[in-house]
Order: sequence, then structure tokens, then C-alpha cells
Amino acid sequence: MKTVYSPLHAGHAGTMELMSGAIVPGFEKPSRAEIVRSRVESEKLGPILAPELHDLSAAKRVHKADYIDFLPTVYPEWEALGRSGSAMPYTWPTRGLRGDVVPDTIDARLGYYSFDAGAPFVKGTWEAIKSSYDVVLTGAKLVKSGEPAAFALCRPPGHHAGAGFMGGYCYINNAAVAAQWFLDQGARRVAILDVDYHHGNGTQEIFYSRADVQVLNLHGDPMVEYPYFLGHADERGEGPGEGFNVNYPLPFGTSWEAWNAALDDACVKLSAYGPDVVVVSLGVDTFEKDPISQFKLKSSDYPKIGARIARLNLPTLFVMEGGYAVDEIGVNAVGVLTGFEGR
Ligand code: Q9C
Ligand code: ZN
Repeated sequence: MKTVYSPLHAGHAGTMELMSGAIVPGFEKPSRAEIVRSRVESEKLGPILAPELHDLSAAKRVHKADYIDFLPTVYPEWEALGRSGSAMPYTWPTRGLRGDVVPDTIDARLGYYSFDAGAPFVKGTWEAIKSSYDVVLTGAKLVKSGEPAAFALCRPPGHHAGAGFMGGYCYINNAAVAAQWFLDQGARRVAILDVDYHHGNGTQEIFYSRADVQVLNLHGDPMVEYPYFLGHADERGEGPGEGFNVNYPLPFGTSWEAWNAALDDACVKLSAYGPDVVVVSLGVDTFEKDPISQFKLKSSDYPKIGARIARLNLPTLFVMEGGYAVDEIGVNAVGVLTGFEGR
């Protein structure tokens, strides 16, 4: 299958994050995408294409316009104050505070448009976000044009980003953008299968009251795992969307047998839904050696994931999400894709 990749992701580098009370280098770093790209080449998965450039109208179909317009302004405003390093929020409009007034100053706007401090900005961050968006739309167009599958090697990832907020390394929800784009191009129904270790809270929020996008999520139980405040099994969608959101919270230590049982159940529900296209939020932070995750999948499990998804027999767009065991991220992510292709 074809891969879409942009070198502009690499400008989103040198970020910092909070980890167990310390400020540490960001786990979501440029080498992740470089190692995946290198494995795509060495496995001869197929050609690697540059993205076509897009305006932001497709982003505004799933995100609030003011949020999208905010993103390119962050670092210029930060620098105008004489600052450098990572622009990050430290105050949020949680319960008891006003969420209906957008403040003027950058520190407050960063909090207004986020749910955590996990989506920092450096000088090249906006260009990387935009390139990741161009990558996913270019991949979607390949699938719409008749490719059985395509791989959008997105970085930064997207599934924690909601309609009006960033967080968890995510800014624009690439998978959601692609799903909506397929609908706008004539698809009747789209399924999003999110196999990243973390619950895709942004994707769930965006489509929660809709019947035209089925969202299925396999993830660490939010009672004990990030993002903590969404992802329980009783979240089934609301209004017209009731029944079209499906969560599989799984305990720490989950290995292939239990994870695969959840995947198979999700795939049965997906087939019953009868979508025209599948978008896979492809995180490989389910890996046993992932530094921030608690599942126990092995490298030999990833081709089996791809093979199960192939059995859906539907046009499929793979969208890169998480995975922080950098040494094995290429083997694991591309393993899903070669497994999908039956080799
Ligand atoms: N600093 C994705 O996999 N972890 N995002 C925060 C340690 C946040 C993961 C705790 C993990 C976000 C796309
Ligand atoms: Zn993740």
C-alpha cells in the first residue's frame, strides 16, 4: 500500500512534558515518524508520497473554527512576549469557572483550548500539525480513488483532540477529519476503529451524537489510565448516536488473548454496521515495552491485527497515532500493514 509522509513533522521537536511530578523530554518525538518511514522502506510496503496541500475547511468540519484559527497564532504570540521553549497551559476552565469567555492573553487561551498540558508548542509545531492534516487528507483521497488501503503516517497524532481542544500530544484530530471528509465525498457511513492504547476521547466527543460515524475504541481502563475522564463501557453515544460508540476498557497487563477478543468483538460490530470505509487510529503503544503504557502485546501480534482488519474486506485508511517504544515502533506499525496485506 501507499504511505503518505511529510518531513515537516520534524519541526515539532524538543518538547517537554510533565511525568510523575518531573518535567521530562516529550515521548512524542520526531524519531518516531522517521523510524516508521524507514521501516516502510525496508519492508518495501510501497511508494512514499508527499502530501497535497489543503486549506483548513476540512478541519473546520469536525473542529470549532475559533479553535482551528487559534492554533497557528500560538507560537507567534508566545515569541512576541519574548518567550522561547515550549508554550504550555497551566490553568483550565474546569467546573466552577467560566468556560464561555475566551480570554485575551496566550496563557489563558492555551488553557481554554486544551484539557491537559500534553500538547506543547515549539516554533515548528503549527507547520507539523498542518502537515499531519495534509497527510491524512491525501491518504483519504487515495482510498476514495480506489486504493484498497493507504497509510497516513501522521505526526503529531490526533485522537485526543476534540472539537474545541487539544491534549495528549494531539491538536487536529486527523482520523476524525478523514472520516468526515469521506462522508462529505459521498460515503453513507464510516467506522473509526481506534486500537491505540489510550482512549480516543477526542474522536468519541466529536461523533458522540451521530449515527453516520461508528466509533470503536480499545484502550486502558480510564479508572486507572490516561485520559481518565472518558472511555468507560457505559458511554454508548447519545440521541441519534446512541449505540454507535463502543468502548472496550481493558486492565493493565492485557496481552494478546484478551486484547484480540475485544478486537474481534469490535470487528463483528463494525461489520454489522456496514460502513463504506474504515479509518483505523493506529497506535502501537499497546506494545509490551512501551515506556508509558501497560499492555503486553508482542511484535509478533501486530501482523495479526492487520490480518483481522483485512477480513473486514472494506476500504481502509490507517492513520498513525501513538507508540513510544521508538526502537520497535517501525516493526510494530508496519507489521500491522504487512499483516493487512497478507504477508
Ligand atoms: N506524561 C497518544 O498516544 N501521558 N497520546 C501523560 C505522562 C499522555 C498519549 C502522562 C499520553 C498521551 C496519541
Ligand atoms: Zn496512545
